Amino acid sequence: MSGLRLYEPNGELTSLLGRVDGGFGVGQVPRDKQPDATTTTVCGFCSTGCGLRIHLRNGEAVGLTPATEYPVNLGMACPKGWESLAVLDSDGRATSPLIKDADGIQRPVSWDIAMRTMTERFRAAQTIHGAESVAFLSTGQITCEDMAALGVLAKFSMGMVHGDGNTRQCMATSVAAYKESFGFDAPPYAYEDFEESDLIVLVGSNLCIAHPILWERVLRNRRNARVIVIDPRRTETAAAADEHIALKPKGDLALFYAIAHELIRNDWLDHDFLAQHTTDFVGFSRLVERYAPASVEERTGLSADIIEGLARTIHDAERASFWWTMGVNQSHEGTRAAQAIINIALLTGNIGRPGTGANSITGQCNAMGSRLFSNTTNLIGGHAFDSAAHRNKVASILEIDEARIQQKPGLAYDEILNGVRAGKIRALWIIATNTAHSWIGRGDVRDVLAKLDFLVVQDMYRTTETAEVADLVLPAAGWGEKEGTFISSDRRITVTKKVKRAPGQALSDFSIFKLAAAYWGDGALPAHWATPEDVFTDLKRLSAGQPCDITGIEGYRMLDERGGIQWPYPTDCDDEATERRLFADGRFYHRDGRAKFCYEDVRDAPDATNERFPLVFLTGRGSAAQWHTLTRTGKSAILRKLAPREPLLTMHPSDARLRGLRERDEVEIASRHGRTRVRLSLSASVGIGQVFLPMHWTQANEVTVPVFDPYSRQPSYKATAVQVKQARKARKAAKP
Ligand SMILES: Nc1nc2c(c(=O)[nH]1)N[C@H]1C(S)=C(S)[C@@H](COP(=O)(O)OP(=O)(O)OC[C@H]3O[C@@H](n4cnc5c(=O)[nH]c(N)nc54)[C@H](O)[C@@H]3O)O[C@H]1N2
Ligand SMILES: Nc1nc2c(c(=O)[nH]1)N[C@H]1C(S)=C(S)[C@@H](COP(=O)(O)OP(=O)(O)OC[C@H]3O[C@@H](n4cnc5c(=O)[nH]c(N)nc54)[C@H](O)[C@@H]3O)O[C@H]1N2
Ligand code: SF4
Ligand SMILES: [Mo]
Repeated sequence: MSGLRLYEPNGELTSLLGRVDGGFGVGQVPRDKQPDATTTTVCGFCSTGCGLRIHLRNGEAVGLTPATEYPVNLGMACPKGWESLAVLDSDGRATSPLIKDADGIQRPVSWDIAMRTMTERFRAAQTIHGAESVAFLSTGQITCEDMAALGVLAKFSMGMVHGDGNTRQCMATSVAAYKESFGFDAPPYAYEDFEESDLIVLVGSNLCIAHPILWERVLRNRRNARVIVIDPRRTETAAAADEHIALKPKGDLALFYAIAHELIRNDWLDHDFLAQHTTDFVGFSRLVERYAPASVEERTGLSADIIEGLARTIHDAERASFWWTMGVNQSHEGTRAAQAIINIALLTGNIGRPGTGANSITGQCNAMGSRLFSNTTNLIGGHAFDSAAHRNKVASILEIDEARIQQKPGLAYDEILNGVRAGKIRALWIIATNTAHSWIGRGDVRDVLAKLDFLVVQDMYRTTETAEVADLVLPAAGWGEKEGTFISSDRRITVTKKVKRAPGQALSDFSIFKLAAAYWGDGALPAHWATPEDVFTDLKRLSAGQPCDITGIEGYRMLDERGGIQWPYPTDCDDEATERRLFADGRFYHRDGRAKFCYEDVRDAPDATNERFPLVFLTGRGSAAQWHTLTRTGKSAILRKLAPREPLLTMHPSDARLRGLRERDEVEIASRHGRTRVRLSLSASVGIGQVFLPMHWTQANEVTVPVFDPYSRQPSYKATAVQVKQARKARKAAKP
C-alpha cells in the first residue's frame, strides 16, 4: 500500500460536513450528548430519494429527522429512512478483509494481503483462461462515483469484458422499453405529477409498501384524482385505491392492447400528437385490431366491460398518468408490456404535460445512476459501446487509450452465471448485491458460485448468503459512512454524505476501487480521480450533449443547497424549478424527434400452470420495514417489530380448503425448479389459484424458475407455476 494515499482514510470525516447549520436541543438528552450541528443527506434505501437531516455531535451522527424543506419528501420519511443509522452499528459488519483458508474458514487478513491476493488470482485466471474469465456483478446501491470507478477500472484497465448489476433484476426492462420507444432511457416525470393528475394508474406497483413517501404524494393530489391499481393481489395500495383491477398474472400486455383497441375503435385519440410526435401508429393499430376486449377475457381474467370501462376512464381524464414497477418489469414479456403502457400515453397525448406520463418508478437509491454511469449495459454516461464517436469522447475525457474501450456491451447477469456454469468465467467480483439470495432460482446459484476458482464479495456485512461463500470478503463502508451522488427515480441527482466512521478497517467502495487500481498497476484509474467529487466532474463532462446533460451543475455544494437537481441541467439551463418533467415540447430522443410505437404479439408465459403445478407463485415486497434480503433492515430491532418474523405464504382460503390446509400450517412449495418450506397465512388478498411470498426471505428464490424477457434479460420473478402441500413431518428419530 506504500505510496498510495487513500482519499478517505477511515479515521477522518469528510470536508463536506463543514457545511452545517446550528444544532438544536433535544428534551430528554443530557447536555453532553446533545447534537451541536446538523447537516443534510439523502436516504440510501429506495429510489424515492428522501432528504434527511443528520444531527451531529463533534461531527458524527447521533440521530436524524426527515428534511422538511426537501422537494421530494416534504418532511416525511418511512420506517427504513428513520432507522438508517441504526443498521450501521450492528453485528455482522465486515470489519477486516477475510480470506478463506484451506479448511474453508474465512480468516482476517490485512488489506495488503487481500489486495495482493485479488490481483494475483484475477491475473492468473486471465493468463490461463483469457481476459473474459474474470467478471463483476454490481448494484444500484452504491454512488455514481463508486460505479464509475468500478466500471472504468474493471472494463478499461483490468480487461474485464463482462460486468453487470442487480439493476438487471429490477430496471432493465424499463431501460430497454424507454430506449426503443423514446430513443433514450428517460423516465419523463416529476413527483409533482402525482399531485397534478386526474387519473393515476398504478400497474404492478405496491406503492404504499415499496415507495411509501410517493404514496404520500398521491394523497396530496390537488385534483381529486381517481386512483386505479392493476395488480393480481389486493395489495395495501389496491385496498387504498378507488378501483382495483385484479388482473391475471402476466395479463398486462393483452390488457393494454385491448385498451388501445378500444381507444382506437372509439377514436379517443390525440390525433395532433400522433401526427406530429410519433411513428408507426398505423402498424400498432393494425396489431391491436386483433385484441378486442372480449378476446382477452381469458388471458386477463377481466370481463370486456371492465376493459371498456378502463378505456373510457382514460379517455375522460384530462390528465392521466401511468406508473409501473416490478409487476410489469419482471415478466417474460416485460419490455413489450412496458411499451404497451407507453403506447397508451402516446395514443392519448398523455405525456409532457403536468399530471401525465408513462412513468417507470425505480427501485434502489441509485438504480438510475447505474443505468447511466456503471459502464455495464451502456458505455459510461449513457453512451453506446458500438459508436466510434462515443468511444472517442469517453477516452479523451478520461484520458485513456481509446483501444481499451470494448466495442460491444458484455454479457447480462444470467449469461455471466451461465459462463460460470460453463467454466468460461473463473473469477467473479460481487459488489453490494446478495446474489445467493436474490437471483432467480437461487438453489442453483449457490452451486454455480461454488464452481468459481475465486469469488470476491465486497459488502458491508460478512454474514450475507453471498459473503459467507466468498474466497475473499472486502469490508465496505455503507450509506452514511461515505460520500457521493445518487440519482433518484425522478432523475434527481443528490448528494449523500459521510456522517459516521465505518467500523474497523472497512473502507468506502471508492477507496477499495482506488486500492485495487493501485495494486493492479499504473494508470488503472485516471490519475486525476483523487476524490469522489473529481469523478463527478468527469461524469458531468461525459454527460455533455447527451439527453442527461448535467454540465450546469457546479458540484456537490450546489446539489446540496438546491435539494438535488434533476437531469437535464445543461450549462445554459434557465429553468430553476425544483420539479421538472421531460417532453413538454413533444420532442423525443430519436433522430426524427418522434416517439416510436413498439409492439409484438402476446406470448404465453413459459412456466405455465398445469395439473401438477396448478398455482401461480407471486413474489415481491412484503412490508415497508423490510429491504430486500434483510442484510440491513434485519439489523434494526424497530424494523423487525414492524414486519412478520418469519416467511408466510399467503393463500386464498378456498385453495387452502381444497388442500385441507389451515392457517399457520407448515407447507411445502414445489416448482419445476426447486422446493421449500414455509408457514401458511390465509387471506383473500391473493386471488384463487395464486399464492404470494415476500422476496425478503431466502425461500422465495428456492422455487422461482429462471425465465427472462428476451430484450432486457430481466428475470420473471412473479409467475412461477407451483404446487403447495402440507409439509410431511420430519420422521422422528428412532428410539434407542
Ligand atoms: N419496503 C421496501 N421498499 C422497496 C424495496 C424493498 O425491498 N422494500 N425495494 C425497492 C426496489 S429495488 C424495487 S424494484 C421496488 C419494487 O416495487 P414494486 O414493484 O411496487 O414491488 P413488488 O412487490 O416487487 O411488486 C409490485 C406488485 O406487482 C404485482 N404483480 C405480480 N405479478 C404481476 C403481473 O403480472 N401484473 C401486474 N400488473 N402486477 C403484478 C405484485 O402482486 C406486487 O404487488 O421497491 C423498492 N422499494
Ligand atoms: N423472488 C424475487 N426476487 C427478487 C425480486 C422479487 O421481486 N422477487 N426483486 C429483485 C429486485 S427488483 C432487486 S433490486 C434485487 C435486490 O437484490 P440484492 O441486491 O441482492 O438485495 P440487497 O439485500 O439489497 O443486497 C445488497 C447488498 O449490498 C450490501 N450493501 C449495502 N450498501 C452497500 C454499500 O454501500 N457498499 C457495499 N459494498 N455493500 C453494500 C448489503 O449489505 C447487501 O448485502 O432482488 C431481486 N430479487
Ligand atoms: S421512502 Fe425510500 S427514500 Fe424515503 S425514507 Fe423510505 S426508504 Fe428512504
Ligand atoms: Mo429492484
